[in-house]
Amino acid sequence: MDKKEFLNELNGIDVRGKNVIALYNEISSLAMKCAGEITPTEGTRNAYYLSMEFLIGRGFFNNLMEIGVLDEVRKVLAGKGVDINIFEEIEDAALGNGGLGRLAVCFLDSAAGLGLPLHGYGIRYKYGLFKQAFENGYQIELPDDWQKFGDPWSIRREGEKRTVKYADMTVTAVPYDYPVFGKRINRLRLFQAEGSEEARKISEYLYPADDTEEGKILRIRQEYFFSAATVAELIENFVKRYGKKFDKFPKYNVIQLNDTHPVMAIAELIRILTTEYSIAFPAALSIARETFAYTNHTVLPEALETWKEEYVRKILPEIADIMIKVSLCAEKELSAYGEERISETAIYKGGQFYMANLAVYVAKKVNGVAKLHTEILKSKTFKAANSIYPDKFQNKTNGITHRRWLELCNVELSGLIDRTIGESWRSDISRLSKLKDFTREIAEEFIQIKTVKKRQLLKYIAQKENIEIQENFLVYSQIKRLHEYKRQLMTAFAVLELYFGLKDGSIKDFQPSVFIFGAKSAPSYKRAKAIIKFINEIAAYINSDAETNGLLKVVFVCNYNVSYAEKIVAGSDVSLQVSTAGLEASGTGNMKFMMNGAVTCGTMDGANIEIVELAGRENNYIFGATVEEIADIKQKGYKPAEYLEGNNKRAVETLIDGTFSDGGTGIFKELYDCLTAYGEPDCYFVLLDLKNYVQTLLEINYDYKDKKSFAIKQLENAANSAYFSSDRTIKEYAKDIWDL
Ligand code: 26W
Repeated sequence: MDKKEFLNELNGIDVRGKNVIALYNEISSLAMKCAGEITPTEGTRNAYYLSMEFLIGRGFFNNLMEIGVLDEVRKVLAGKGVDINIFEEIEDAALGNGGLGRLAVCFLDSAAGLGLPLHGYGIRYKYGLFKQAFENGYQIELPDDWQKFGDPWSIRREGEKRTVKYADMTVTAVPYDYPVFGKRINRLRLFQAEGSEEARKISEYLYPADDTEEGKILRIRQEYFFSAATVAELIENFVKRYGKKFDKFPKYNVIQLNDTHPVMAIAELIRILTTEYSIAFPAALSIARETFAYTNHTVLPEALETWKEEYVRKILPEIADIMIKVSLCAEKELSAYGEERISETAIYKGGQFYMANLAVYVAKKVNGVAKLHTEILKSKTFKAANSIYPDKFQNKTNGITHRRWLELCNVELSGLIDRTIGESWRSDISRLSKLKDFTREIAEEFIQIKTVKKRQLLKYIAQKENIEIQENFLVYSQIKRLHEYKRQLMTAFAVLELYFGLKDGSIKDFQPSVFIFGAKSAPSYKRAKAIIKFINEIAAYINSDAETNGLLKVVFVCNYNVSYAEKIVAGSDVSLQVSTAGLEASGTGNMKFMMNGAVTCGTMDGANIEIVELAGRENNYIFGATVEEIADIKQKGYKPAEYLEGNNKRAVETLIDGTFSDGGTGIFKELYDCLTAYGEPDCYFVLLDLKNYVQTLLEINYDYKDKKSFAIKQLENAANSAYFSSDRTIKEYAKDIWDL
């Protein structure tokens, strides 16, 4: 980065009469010009991260920070009468759904920051995750036309485009390179599909609906599109650099599969080696078994991808044949283990391809994303495979980049840390732990900083949501994708119970509190959308009650995204992580709150367990049934209605007693029925944990009276959060999986 040149040119910019988009593009392009080339990769081993999603968020501030010019840009613009915060209007590039996609970007940031050669490969969607709007409390989806702001942080590589062939069409894959700045400059390469109207559809939408045959085939096309373009490029580069001794391919390339979406890359590697280089199938398969590694991000059955052979065969007959051949090889290899195990690990069975089983069989290493999750993979999801290949499975607890999730989004707390323990934690995050010795000493200063961040957040909410919250309020936040297993519905009931308790006087001496929700539901997920409507009804109802709204408020922020998350994690006091134990693979929002000084109110699930282990149970608030207790209750027979009494019965019955209106759609009655009546009622154990949840929320509320001791709990969380930097995670991948 030639900073001097950059700053000279920046000083020369004439800002008069230019709108924010013009300025955004001019400054970003200038930074790109001076930022320097992507660090060369010849002659060394490189890791490649294939992911269906990269939830980049807004690149502007993050990139200028990583290039090391953010403060100068702020000053130069101020000198020209421009407040750098106007670039908050530039929307996020939301090329991802949620956790898995954001994790991918944190990983790329950490690898660059650590000087490790990790490159991302994916799809450059024309429309990313939809923009959420609320119409009468219902979520509606608007297209996310993120490119209308321009895309100055990418370089279109016209000269490196390549074709991807299907049985029924040939598509051009055009690479766009997004430099990932750090100690070295890595590459995020996103392919755009071009060549025809049909072709363009492949990279038009993120996760197009897959409830029709056409939708499923489009999903398969997408997964193959970026997998094939990537594999072809890696093989081409290998031949150019090292010739055709493909047994050396794994020496220079390790490919990480981010969940099962890119798994067809395995079949594509075998296809190219066997058809274009006449490598024998067994040799090609063993090269693949040295090249790939696989990360699983979920145990939910509906997320474990399977594809009908007829769909794959329709557009990719050779890939179908190769996956069947691999399946036969696996069967032969496992024949010694008996019928049952062969069936459990089957790659191809009943005319279906089980993509996770293909990944597990071929990948040299398979990892889960938190200790508990990995244990569940080994003991349940992939039990048979684990018994056959015990050293294949390992844990890699997730992490988040502390550059975006502390240094950038919480400059004030970062400054306090600098003043307390020096600045070295920024480049070596493990030094953050030294803060533990000073938590008591700096508690007062922390309280001021948390108040500043809360004020900024509440000001932003006032602007965006038109709701005023006083800054003396205790802020509980639950921000994540809307899914039944994450139990936003349980929080909704808990808030109603607090409200009823305030109204009937059974709750006294309550610290004024606000519950902030942020969540998008998949467009086709009806029940999740009903929960959004329900929470919006509760918010309107409670906020309008003058008798209690000085004590309790509810805000459902609209169009929650990465940029909103940066403000909420910094300004919140309590992080709500209340999934049914055993269902949240890890969570990463939990780590962001922790690093910014919030206590976790959560169940023993995913990474919550490791957060509490490190920060201390006494500094967090754990409640709810454990995995073991749930298994026990399931076995004995769970009767949710037994857990309905008093105010929690009253809260749950607001779904059917007319307190709230679902506009005559019947979606609230349906929610009530799925908790109390259907086949497997309340399968996420909302009613089981609700009472304990309310008690815990009240315990937190009462503890908050003693501001200093509460602040020390919050600081203990921040001081023990170094482990959850993705720098630690990436160092572990580099050592235990990628051998970089
Ligand atoms: C629509 C098809 C689909 C199915 C599953 C798309 C994406 C998925 C992912 C597996 C969902 C996901 O993002 N999982 C989350 O991954 C995070 C990063 O590891 C974890 O922290 C979360 O616990 C997990 O839910």
